[in-house]
Amino acid sequence: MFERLKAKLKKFTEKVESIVRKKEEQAKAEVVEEAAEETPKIAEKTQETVREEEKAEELPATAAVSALEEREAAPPAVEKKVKRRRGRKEGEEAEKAEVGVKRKLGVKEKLKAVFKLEAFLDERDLDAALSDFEEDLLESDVALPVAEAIISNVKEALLGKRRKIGENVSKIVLEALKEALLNVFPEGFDFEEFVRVREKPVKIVFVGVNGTGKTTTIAKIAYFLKERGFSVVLASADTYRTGAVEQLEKHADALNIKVIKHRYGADPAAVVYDAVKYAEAHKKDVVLADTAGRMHTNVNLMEQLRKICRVTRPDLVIFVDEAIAGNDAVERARIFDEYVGIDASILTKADMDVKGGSAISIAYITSKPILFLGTGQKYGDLVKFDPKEFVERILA
Ligand SMILES: Nc1nc2c(ncn2[C@@H]2O[C@H](COP(=O)(O)OP(=O)(O)OP(=O)(O)O)[C@@H](O)[C@H]2O)c(=O)[nH]1
Ligand SMILES: [Mg+2]
Repeated sequence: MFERLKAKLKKFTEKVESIVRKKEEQAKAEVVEEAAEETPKIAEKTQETVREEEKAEELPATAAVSALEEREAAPPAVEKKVKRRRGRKEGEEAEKAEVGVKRKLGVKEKLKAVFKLEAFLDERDLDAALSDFEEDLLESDVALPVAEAIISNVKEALLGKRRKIGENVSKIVLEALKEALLNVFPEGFDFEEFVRVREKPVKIVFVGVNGTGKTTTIAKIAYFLKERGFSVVLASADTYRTGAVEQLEKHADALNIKVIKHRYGADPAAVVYDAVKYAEAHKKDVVLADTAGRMHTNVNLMEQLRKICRVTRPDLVIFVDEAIAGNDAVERARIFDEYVGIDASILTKADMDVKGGSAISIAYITSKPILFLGTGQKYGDLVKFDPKEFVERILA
C-alpha cells in the first residue's frame, strides 16, 4: 500500500542529504586548503610555541566541541601535505613540530565544523531540494492545495534548523516531513468512543458515488460494532438499484443483524425513519443506513440525499470513496460535503492503492477526519485510520 508516496518522500530525504553532504565536503575542502597554506609556517615552530598558541585559542568546552574531540587527528590529506612539504626536514625537531601541527589543525577543524554545521540549509538549498517534490506529491494523488500546504510546512520546519554535531540529516528531514504531513490532517476522531457516549440510537448515514464500497463498508462497520458489544440495525435505504436490498440482507444474515427494508422505489428517508423507530423500540444502539450510490453531478439525486439527511437528522454522515480514485474522490468529497455536510470519510480499496495521497487530500480538503481504511473484502478488513500511524508508515 502507498508505495509511490513512500518512495517520493524517501527521494526528497535523499536529495536533502546529498545537498548537505556537498556543502560539508566543500567546507571541509576549504579547511584543508587553509591548513595546507599555513603548514610551512607552523612546521618551523617548536612544539612549545604551538602549545602556547593552542592555549590562547582554547575553545569554550561546549558539548559540540567535545563531540569532535574524538576526531582529534588532522585529516589524512593534511597529514600528507605536512609530510611532503617538510620532507627535507629530518630528525626529532621535525617530529615534534608535526605533532604540534596536528594539534593546531585539530582546533581549527573544530572551529570550522561548529560554524559550518550551524548553517544547515539556507533558502536556496531548500528550494533546490523542493523543486521536484511538489510534482512528486501530485503524482502520488496529493491534491495541489494539499501539496502546497505540505511544501510550505516542510520549508517552515527546515529553514533555520540547526543541526547538532553528529546528528543524522535524514532524521532531521524525516522529523520535518512528519510534522508537515501531520499538520494537514484535522483533529483525530475516536469513532468507537463517539458511539459509546452518544445518545442511542446513534444514526449513521453512508453516502458516496456508485460502487465505491458503501454497502460492504456498512457490513464491516456492523461487524466492528458487534465485536465491541453494540447492537446494530441496518436500514436498506438504497431503494434505487435492483439487488441492493438483497445485497444488504445477505450481509445482515451473515452477521445476524436485523435489516429494515421497503419495496423497490420507496422513499429512502422513510426507510431510515422506520429503522430508527425499530431501534428505539428494541433498544438498539446504532442504525447504519445504506444509501444508493449517486453521481455528485446529479442534482436531483443529490437533492434527494439532502432530504434523507434533513428528515433523519443523522448523528454522523460518512462519505465513502475509494482510495484508488485519487483526485476524483477529493472532488466528490467536496461536493457531497457541500450538499449534506459530511462528518467523516472512509476510504475503501486501500489494499489496491499504490499511490497513497488520497487520505491526506480528502482529510485536508474536507477538514473532516478519515475514520477507517477498507483493506479487502472480508468483514475484518477495516483498519482504524490514525494520522500518526499513517504518517509513520509512509515515512518508514
Ligand atoms: N479490494 C477491496 N474491495 C472492496 C473494498 N470495499 C469494497 N470492495 C468491493 O467493491 C465492490 C463494490 O462494493 P459495494 O459495497 O457494493 O459498493 P457500493 O458503494 O455499495 O455500490 P453501489 O451500491 O452500487 O453504489 C464490491 O465488489 C466490494 O467487494 C475494499 O476495501 N477492498
Ligand atoms: Mg451499495
